Amino acid sequence: MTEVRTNWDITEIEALFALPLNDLLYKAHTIHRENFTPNTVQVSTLLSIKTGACPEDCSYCSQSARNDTGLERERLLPIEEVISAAQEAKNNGATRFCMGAAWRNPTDKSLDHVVDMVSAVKALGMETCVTLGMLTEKQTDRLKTAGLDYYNHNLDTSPEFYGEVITTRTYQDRLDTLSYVRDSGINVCSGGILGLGETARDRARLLQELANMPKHPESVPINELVRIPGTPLADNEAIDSFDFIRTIAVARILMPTSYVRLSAGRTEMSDETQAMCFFAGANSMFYGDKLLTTDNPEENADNLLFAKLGLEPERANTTN
Ligand code: SAM
Ligand code: DTB
Ligand code: SF4
Repeated sequence: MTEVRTNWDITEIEALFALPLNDLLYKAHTIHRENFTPNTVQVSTLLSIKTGACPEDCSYCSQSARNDTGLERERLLPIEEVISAAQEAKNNGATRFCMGAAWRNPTDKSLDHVVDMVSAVKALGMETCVTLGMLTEKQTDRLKTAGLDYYNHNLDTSPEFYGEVITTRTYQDRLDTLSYVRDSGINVCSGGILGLGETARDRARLLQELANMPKHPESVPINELVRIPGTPLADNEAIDSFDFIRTIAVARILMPTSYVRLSAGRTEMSDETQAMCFFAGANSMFYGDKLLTTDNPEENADNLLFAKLGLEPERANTTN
């Protein structure tokens, strides 16, 4: 087992980014093998349980009411629809079902419904994850009692660049929610987005924030911006694939025992880029042809990629 540190200095992180690519990949892959079964990838399937009309102004998002993206607003899905989507995801080999809602934060009443969904999905024998925006301490306790396994809440970018991307909630708000989630005993899923217009230093600072939390998030999603027409970031330049791969590798080195998730953006990535991300230490991804509101690769394409690379989905480790 590699030493797990929470005191990374920014200069150390920038030095990792600056390594020759092969040195960085070698180091990341070595650490990966010390801590995980190689060639195994954890797969989760996403479902948007409440879509659109979000009051937040996240400039990357299709679901913000401020962005004219043509997205149809939907009410909270009925529980039967959620259960059948989860059952289908399970039949297709996913071990975790992640439910996302376009809320600034859930009301206590809407949380009642989510609690029921969590219990029902757990009863299928799947791990559960939800992403609902900001939470209070009390709400995290309710979700823990319902049996929630993971809560996703991303830092998105560095504290310095954050204000350029979102103005309706602060970085500290996000850190507070994450600490309530941590304290309640729910596993933390937190990462960010690359391609927002951030600098290389911002990427290093995002990873530093994640890696210097008192305990590392168990799951670290690294998203490539999905450029959505109608959002202020629609015409952003695509991030260089090697910069993306390097970020995965540095995340693996800084957080050696965390699952690093190759998240949004895979439809724009070549098989070769994804293969290098897996070599660099990514060991988790979204499976299923839809993320929340945008496309993910078709299951057939991912099965073929897994076969070409000799990768296998991680088996369920829930006991019920
Ligand atoms: N509304 C909740 C919140 O933001 O806390 C939960 C859902 S939100 C869609 C979950 C995460 O998806 C965001 O924090 C962001 O990191 C990611 N995301 C949203 N839109 C994206 C996009 N266009 N490209 C890449 N990642 C995106
Ligand atoms: C995360 O980091 N990425 C997922 C999940 N957590 C909730 C969401 C990606 C959303 C991509 C844009 C969309 O489909 O709307
Ligand atoms: Fe709302 Fe979440 Fe989209 Fe931000 S990322 S606009 S909070 S759904």
